[in-house]
Amino acid sequence: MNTSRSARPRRLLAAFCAGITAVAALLIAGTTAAHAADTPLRDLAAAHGMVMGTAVTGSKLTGTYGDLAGAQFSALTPGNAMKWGSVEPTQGSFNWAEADQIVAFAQAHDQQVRGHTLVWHSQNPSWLTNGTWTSAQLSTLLQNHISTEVGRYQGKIAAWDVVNEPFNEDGTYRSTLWYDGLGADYIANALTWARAADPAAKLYINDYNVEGVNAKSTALYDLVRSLKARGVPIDGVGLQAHLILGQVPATLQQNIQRFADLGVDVAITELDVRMALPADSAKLAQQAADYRAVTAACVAVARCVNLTVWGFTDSDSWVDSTFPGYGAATPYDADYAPKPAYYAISEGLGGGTTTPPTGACTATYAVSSQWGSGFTGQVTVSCAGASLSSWNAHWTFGAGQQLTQAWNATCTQSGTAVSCANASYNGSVPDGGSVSFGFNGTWSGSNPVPAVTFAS
Ligand code: 9MR
Repeated sequence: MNTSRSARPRRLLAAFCAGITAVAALLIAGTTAAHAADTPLRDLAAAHGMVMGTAVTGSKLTGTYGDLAGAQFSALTPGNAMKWGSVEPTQGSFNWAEADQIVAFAQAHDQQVRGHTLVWHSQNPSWLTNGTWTSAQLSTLLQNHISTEVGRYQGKIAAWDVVNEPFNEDGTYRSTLWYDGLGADYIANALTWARAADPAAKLYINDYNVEGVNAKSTALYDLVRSLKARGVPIDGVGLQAHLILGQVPATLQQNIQRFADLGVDVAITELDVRMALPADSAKLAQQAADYRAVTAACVAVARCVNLTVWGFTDSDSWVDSTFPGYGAATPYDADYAPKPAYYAISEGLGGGTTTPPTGACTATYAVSSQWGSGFTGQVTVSCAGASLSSWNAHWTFGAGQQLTQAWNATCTQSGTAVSCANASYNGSVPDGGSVSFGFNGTWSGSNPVPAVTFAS
């Protein structure tokens, strides 16, 4: 597979249609419904020769999470499933289940997979970190690990984060199992072994706090330059971009450009923008500006080929547990409603001004659970800068779904058309408030998410 901007064939129409069915947010501004289905981010990115990626958790790739992951993104990074501790928890005993599942999902949705990660100081199995190894043994272990994992997915991975987080903040090498045992050349060797196991995969070094021009990114720059000079296979650098609200480095684009000028690709590999909770409209607006700035910097440099968010919903982010009191870092809220940050990425990719106007109410449809032939769905009506005294939500079931029961609304289905009116007690949706109703239904074959429209 090829991650360069010019050479990736795309099935635009198929992806576009999938996107229409998967995002169901409708705005009413004043009296008229005003929101057409947005062009999926993956299609907007493709127009720039970029892929739009997200980190995913394999067990969640169903229902609304799966629909959005498939429709909006053209690249998936397993958040944890390909790390050494996940795939070889006991020496010689492998567990590929989640990694295989994510690769299969990606193939079914015409998506790239970004392999993450082969050589890291963290999330290694305890048998490895607790062992006592000679340098020769350590080298053999690493070579076997890379050959086994890269070999297993040979031809299915567009790019590997071969080496993750090798530097300290001051640009010196981080003291790790690998550096301490093997010296700095563990990096060149890892890249060489990865190339041998899958010659088509693009090989990256990935790190955080290397987004702007600073001591750490300069160390990475010098390393890439010297690896290239030595003929070591290196195709790209990953800038993780775990950012703090309002702190996009001013030199981001300049930094991306200097790596591109070295003759390597650049990927934004783990973008999120965390804020002190609770979120409010001012913070969400700043976050949107931050996402827009990162997107624009990548779009501006031809060799910036991948923009990946580290989780696309606030319900699936590492931030909340790692930084207590911080969160809301991703482009969708925990109920899968697109946040201003989502629209900012869309705009940054040239999707036009789709930011919801102030003074709007939105309806978001989500499949909250799904089994055999049944499912439970939820529609949330939210207002910001506007309010409703009554509502009537409509949608069309496009794949033969049948409503069987509803609560907190009065719903009827006639043919494929569903209409749900507020109950006596929840017609009023205040400015800043929201109302949800739920339903059960049956499905078979597929259960796509419909677009919801309002009638007054
Ligand atoms: O998202 C990952 C989270 O679920 C893990 O608990 C965590 C453990 O370190 O790793 C997270 O992903 C990291 C990624 O692999 C490398 N860059 C930093 C990411 C956030 O910690």
